[in-house]
Amino acid sequence: MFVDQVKVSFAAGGGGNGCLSFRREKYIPRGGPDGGRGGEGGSILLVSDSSVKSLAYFRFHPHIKARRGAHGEGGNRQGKKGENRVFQIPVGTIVREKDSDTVLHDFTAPNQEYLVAKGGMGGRGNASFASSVNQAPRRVDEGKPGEERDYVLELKLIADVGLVGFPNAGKSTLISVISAAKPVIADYPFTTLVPNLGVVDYDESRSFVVADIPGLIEGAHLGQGLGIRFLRHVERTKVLVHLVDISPYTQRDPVEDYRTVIRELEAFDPGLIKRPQILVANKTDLLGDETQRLQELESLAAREGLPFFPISALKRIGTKELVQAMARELKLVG
Ligand SMILES: Nc1nc2c(ncn2[C@@H]2O[C@H](COP(=O)(O)OP(=O)(O)OP(=O)(O)O)[C@@H](O)[C@H]2O)c(=O)[nH]1
Ligand SMILES: [Mg+2]
Repeated sequence: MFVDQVKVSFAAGGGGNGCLSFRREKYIPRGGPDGGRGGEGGSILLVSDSSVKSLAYFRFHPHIKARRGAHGEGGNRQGKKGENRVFQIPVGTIVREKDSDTVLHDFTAPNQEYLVAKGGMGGRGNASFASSVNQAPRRVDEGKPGEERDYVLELKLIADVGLVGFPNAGKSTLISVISAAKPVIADYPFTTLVPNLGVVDYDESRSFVVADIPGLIEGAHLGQGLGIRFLRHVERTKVLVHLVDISPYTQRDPVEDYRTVIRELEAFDPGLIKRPQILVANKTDLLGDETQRLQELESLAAREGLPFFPISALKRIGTKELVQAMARELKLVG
């Protein structure tokens, strides 16, 4: 199950209490204080791991607790520490406090660690209060409570290029041709239900990451189709590649399709449409005589000042040139 946003409450363990105790031994009439410190409470940590793809675990475990520290004991024994709990999360996860926009942490690479709730300190036992003027202290401290915090975890994939377009436009076909990604491809809308990432090896030393997301339709921002929530996964991309199905079989106007998708992108985040964009007319192999469809889209690209590429993802026509254009927009090549 792909889950990209969850609310989770984290409660770290409290510290154990300090112990009140005096040494009792044969032949030692008045033993000194020997109450140990309470153990520290368990903390809760998140660690980014590239093999984890979803935040689904937290959907089923929205309340995470760590254990408290054990109380101190006589004989100066410190209480056992509450065990830390460590959770693996996907790279690209952002941590925010609930009801706040402030990002507390952004896991941009694997193996980053972030402490979400710190365990409470253990209380001091009476042994630690002994002094020359008070050799039999009866004071002990209680353990401190562990931190309790409510967070929102949000996954925003980290990719260089985002593929957008109508369902069935051929986004998944394209990513399967230019990268090693193997998404499901089929002749019906909304085949892709969760975003896919693919690594494009531009040459031996340079590569970039492309994100294929579910298709958009008119009214997506109102919840039509799969909605626009998956657009969060193109928010961090530097370049958008906008695929328009040029084939006459859609019975739609390619220019209208382009405008619809732009409107939906804008409704999600007006900043998205200001990003460098490459316009792609896909399925040119199905065009036949109806070249006017292509010309109209091409003149739109010219008017908008967009790089334009007619391709057939299926037949792999024009895809190399498109990959080069992506690399140029990403400034990987001059
Ligand atoms: N003839 C032809 N068919 C294509 C081309 N590209 C994709 N298709 C077909 O179009 C259909 C949809 O392709 P997908 O790659 O699944 O489309 P998508 O944009 O990922 O669709 P969603 O995941 O639903 O948003 C499949 O049947 C593909 O084989 C092309 O260049 N030419
Ligand atoms: Mg798809």
